[in-house]
Amino acid sequence: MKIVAARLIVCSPDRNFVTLRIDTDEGIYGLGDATLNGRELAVVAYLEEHIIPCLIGRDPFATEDIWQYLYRGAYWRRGPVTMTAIAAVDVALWDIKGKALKTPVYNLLGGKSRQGALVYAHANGSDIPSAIDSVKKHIAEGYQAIRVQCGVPGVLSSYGVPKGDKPYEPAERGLPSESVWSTEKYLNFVPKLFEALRIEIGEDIHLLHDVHHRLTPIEAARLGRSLEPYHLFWLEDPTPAENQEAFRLIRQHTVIPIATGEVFNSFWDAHDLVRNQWIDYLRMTIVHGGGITALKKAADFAAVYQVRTGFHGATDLSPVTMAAALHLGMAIHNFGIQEHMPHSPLTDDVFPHAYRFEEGYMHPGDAPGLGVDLDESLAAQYPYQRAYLPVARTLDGTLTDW
Ligand code: GCO
Ligand code: MG
Repeated sequence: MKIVAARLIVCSPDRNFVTLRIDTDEGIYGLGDATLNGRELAVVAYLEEHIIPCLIGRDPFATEDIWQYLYRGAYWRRGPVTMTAIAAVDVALWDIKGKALKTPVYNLLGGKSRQGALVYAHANGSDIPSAIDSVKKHIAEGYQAIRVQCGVPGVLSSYGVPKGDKPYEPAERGLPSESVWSTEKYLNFVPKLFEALRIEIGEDIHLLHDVHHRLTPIEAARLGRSLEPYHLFWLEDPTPAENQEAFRLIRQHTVIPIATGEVFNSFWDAHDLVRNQWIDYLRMTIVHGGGITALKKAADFAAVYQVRTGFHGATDLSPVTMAAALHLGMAIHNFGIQEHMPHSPLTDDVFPHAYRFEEGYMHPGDAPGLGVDLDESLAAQYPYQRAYLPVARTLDGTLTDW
C-alpha cells in the first residue's frame, strides 16, 4: 500500500478544526486532527509546505519510521506546531492501518484492557449554588467524575465560567479578550466551594478542579493543603510547568493528587515530573504531543512510576482526537481517566463517530480504524474564522497566565 495524496480540511462548525486526510492507492483513507487552538493556520502551512510532499509514495503502515523521519528529519525538534503536525500524520496512519486490517485501533495497541474509559465532565457555575446545580445535572446524566469551576466573587471573569446560558468555550472569534484575575480572592474562595459540594453531594462522586496554571508553587501548595478534606480526584495545572522542579515544592506540602501536561508537546516536558513522581496524572494529548506513537511511549514510561493518564479532551480537540484517545486509553494498563467536554451537536454532525457515552464511561466503538469520519460537504458550509484564547491580567493590569 502507498500514500498517494494528503490534504487539509479547515472548518468552523461552532469552533475551528483542522483535519488531515491521507489517501492510499487502495482507496483507504485515514484522518488526523491537526487543531492547535488559536494558531490553526500555522499547522496548515507546516503540513502543506513541509510535510505532505515527503509523504507521497511512502508505506502508510510504517508509523514508527515515518514518525522518526518527521521528528529527527526536520532537525528542528519539538514545539507545538511541529508536534501537532506530526501527530496529525501519525493518527491518520493508525486509522489507515486499522481500516486495512479491518480492526479497531485499540487492537493494534495491546487490545482491550478494560470495558470502558472512565470520563469526567465539566460543571460550571457563576456562584456556588449554580455550580452545585451543574454538578447535580451531570450526576443525573450518569457521570461519576466531575470537574468543577466556579465564578469567584470580585473576579469578573474566572476561568471556566460560561458567559450567559451558552456552554463554556474558551476560544472566541475576533481578537483576544482580556479577563481579570486575583489569586488572593481565588485562594480564599475555592475551599468554600468544595466544602459546600461535599456537604451537598456526599463522597461518592469524584471531584476535580483546574487551576489553569495560575499560582506560584507555594500558593499551589497552600491550595492543595486546604482542599485535602474534600478528597479531590486531582488538582490540575496548579502552577506553570516549564520549570518541572516547581512541582517538587508542591509535593513537599500536600498529598492532593496532581495532574498536568495538556500544553506539553514532548515527553521531555514531563520527564522529570514523572521520574521523580511529582505528579499523579499525565494530561498530554495525542494531538499536541506527537500522536499515538509518541503518547503510547509516554504512557508506558509513566506506568513504570505509577503515574496514570488523564488525556486532555476539551472541545478544541476534534472528535478525531477524542477517538484516538479512547482507543489508546482502552489499551494501556495505566489509563486513569479521560476528559469529556462534549462537542456541539453541529461539530458531531460534521464528524460522525462510533464512540459513545454510557453510564460514566466512554467506549470507542468497534468500527475498523478510529471510527470517525468527516462530512466534507457539511464542513464546507462552515469556513475558518480567526479566533483566540483570552489573556488574563491581575487587578493592577499586569499580564498573567490565563
Ligand atoms: C482543560 C483545559 C482547556 C483549555 C483549552 C485551551 O482542562 O480542558 O484547560 O479548557 O483551556 O483546551 O485551548
Ligand atoms: Mg486544563
